[in-house]
Amino acid sequence: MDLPVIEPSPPAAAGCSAGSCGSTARQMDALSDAVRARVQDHPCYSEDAHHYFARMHVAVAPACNIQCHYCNRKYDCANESRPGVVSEVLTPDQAVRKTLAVAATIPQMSVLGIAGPGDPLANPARTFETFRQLALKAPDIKLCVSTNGLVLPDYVEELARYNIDHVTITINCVDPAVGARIYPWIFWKNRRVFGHEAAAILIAQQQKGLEMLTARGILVKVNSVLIPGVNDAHLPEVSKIVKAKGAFLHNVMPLIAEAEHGTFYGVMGQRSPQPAELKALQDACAGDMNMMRHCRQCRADAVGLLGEDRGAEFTLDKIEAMEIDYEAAMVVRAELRAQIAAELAEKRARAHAPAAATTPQVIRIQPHVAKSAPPVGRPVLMAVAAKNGLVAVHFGHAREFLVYEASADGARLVGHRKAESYCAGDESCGDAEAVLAATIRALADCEVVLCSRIGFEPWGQLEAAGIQPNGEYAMQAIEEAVMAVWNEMLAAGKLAVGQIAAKRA
Ligand code: CLF
Ligand code: SF4
Repeated sequence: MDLPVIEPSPPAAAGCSAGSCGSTARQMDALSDAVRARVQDHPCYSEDAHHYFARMHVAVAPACNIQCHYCNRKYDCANESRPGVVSEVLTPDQAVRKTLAVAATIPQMSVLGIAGPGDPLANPARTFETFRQLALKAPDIKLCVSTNGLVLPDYVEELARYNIDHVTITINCVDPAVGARIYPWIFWKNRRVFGHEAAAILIAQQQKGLEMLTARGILVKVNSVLIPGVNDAHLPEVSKIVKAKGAFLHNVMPLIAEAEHGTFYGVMGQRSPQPAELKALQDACAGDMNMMRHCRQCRADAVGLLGEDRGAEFTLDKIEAMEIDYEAAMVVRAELRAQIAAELAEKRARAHAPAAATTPQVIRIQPHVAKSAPPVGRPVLMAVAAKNGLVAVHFGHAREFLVYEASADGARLVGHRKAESYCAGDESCGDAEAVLAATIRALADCEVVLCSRIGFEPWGQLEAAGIQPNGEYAMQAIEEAVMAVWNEMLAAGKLAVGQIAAKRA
């Protein structure tokens, strides 16, 4: 098999003014070499890695031991997925074959997660049989699990036995009064427990499991679902507490509640948060914690890079027909991993290169200049149609946009927005008015959209909505392109501190 080509990054553009100096790079720099090695190819634990490495989930765990008001069991686990039925629940043997087939076909697939559609630890025989086989047959794949935490303390030893190094616990609250509004019941010691008592047990088990995992040196990510009016004011406290107990990363995700999903919240009209609310809460938590901002709320049977789903290529009938030579695949996978690791190391080195090594068109902004100096330039949100860390997607073909905040401190990823691709060909954008209008609404708080190309019609409509399209940085690294645009706006006098963008005023 030929090695997939990792597109070369463009020449260094902006040294520390580039986004590589944003929060991710700082977080990565702060890690010990040993911890960095454990996260650098995990697309969820490292923001950089998510541009290069893929994950997959196998849906071997249908049952659950609690009820969340945002979940309907006919749909994927909302802890780790967007609503939508799981196409196929797999047996462990089927899951192992599927994993080997995907890993041999997509060598960037570095992580296998079990994340539902129920709770993996409420299905221990199926979950651990899958992990047991994969630990033997595919030792180059990282194993990852996501749980509601109710029975986690019972399984910490077993997780460690299979070398499971990454565990996600969904913790929505640390106060049973809040929990009683999220969890109507749990199944505990052969009986159903309701309300406040149920929430108190769940919280105690989650906290105990977290402490046990971190004591064993297992990396723990905490997921929290932001439910406006229920736990929004409470989540900064959750963040503080889980950090104090050693959690590595906190991922605050927006509630997805639609009446058609048949969830309690959906039917009762509980609203989901707006992107700005989510960002504000993530920012409020960020003082205490490393925050994950690139989660895509994957399906429990997702396959591919975050934000893409290649599951349809690996249905049971298709993988039955595949010939898999995993020994050969491991050689290819190792070469690719080394290639990506070298590229990421080079990117980190560029981010710390002396200012003289940067290209001249970018105005250098040194973060945190002198203490007495006035702040330089207001922050700007920019949407990017991206692939593999580059501004590489035609506006009309984008199915999602990454949203970056550019400021004197650099570029940092703050979220993403889903979109529908409305353009069938390279030259024919602008036909699908409704799709374009929905995309413009989704990007309403952004001032710039960067893409590789864009048609005349959407260009005009974006401009009319106060969003400046920009196709000047095609195939350039995202953060460097974002900072170059920010510096251009600064030089043009558009970013005076205190000046609010006209569209938001
Ligand atoms: Fe899957 Fe979760 Fe492991 Fe990642 S997903 S079990 S940690 S391999 Fe990642 Fe998907 Fe967000 Fe989960 S983007 S929903 S955080
Ligand atoms: Fe649904 Fe997951 Fe909650 Fe279980 S833990 S009820 S599967 S969201």
